[in-house]
Amino acid sequence: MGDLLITVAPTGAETTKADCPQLPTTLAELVETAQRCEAAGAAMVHVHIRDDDHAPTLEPARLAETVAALKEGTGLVVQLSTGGSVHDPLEDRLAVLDAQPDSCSLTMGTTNFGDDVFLNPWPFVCDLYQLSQEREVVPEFELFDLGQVAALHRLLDSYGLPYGGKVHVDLVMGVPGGMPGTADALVAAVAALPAATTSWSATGIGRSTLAVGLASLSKGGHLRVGMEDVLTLARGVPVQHNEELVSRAVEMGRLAQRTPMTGAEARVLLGMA
Ligand code: KMH
Ligand code: ZN
Repeated sequence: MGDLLITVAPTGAETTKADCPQLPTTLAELVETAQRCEAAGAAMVHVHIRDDDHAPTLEPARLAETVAALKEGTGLVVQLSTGGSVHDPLEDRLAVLDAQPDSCSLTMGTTNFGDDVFLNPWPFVCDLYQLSQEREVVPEFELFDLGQVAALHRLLDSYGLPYGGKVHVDLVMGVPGGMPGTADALVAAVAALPAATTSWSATGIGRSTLAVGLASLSKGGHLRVGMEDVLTLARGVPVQHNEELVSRAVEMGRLAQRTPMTGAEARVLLGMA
């Protein structure tokens, strides 16, 4: 029986195919990646899709086709990003739920994002949350900053529990503009989480990936890894396939005496079964 949820975020919206040809951007590449990551130990996939030119898109038919293909081809929990890219309009991000994913990301506030702004105004957060309850999609609350922990308290106080009754949080750490990818920041964020939180994971962007992953395991948390968040295994060693990051997460978990969950076990953890 597994006790470690490993989420893979294979693509993201920021890296270009030209800069990183091994980034999975086509549907075939995404399904192949998801299958290999599942075999390596992942239980959930956090999905951003690309168009025929490999540019980020939230095109509804393509999202629906992607969800269907991943559900058909894997046993992974399929989570669609509602964050999209920093350029996506809020209406398009709400429409992501039309694709009927198992789960959706839900970021708890606006964040400086490198040189850009990742917009999540409070009314949008509330609309998206209520829509997820209506559509029976389990949200993963993405927290980029400590203030967003307070926003999560406010959201749950105002609108109650998510569909399925479980509260799963992902700490996204080390984004320039958000909380740093350090053990100290992780401990502070975890200490402040609402009592209703039933599970949490963490991911560290770029160089912070190992510090955050190890800190998360030390505090009993789960792991998110993938090329959305980090493109190297070590200085000068590019990731060739997301599977390598999942395998490394499995190995880190093994040292912490944790066993990867299957997709079916993750569904129980997240209130989908
Ligand atoms: N691409 C970022 C602007 C999410 O997936 O919900 C937002 C992001 C968060 O990746
Ligand atoms: Zn994302």
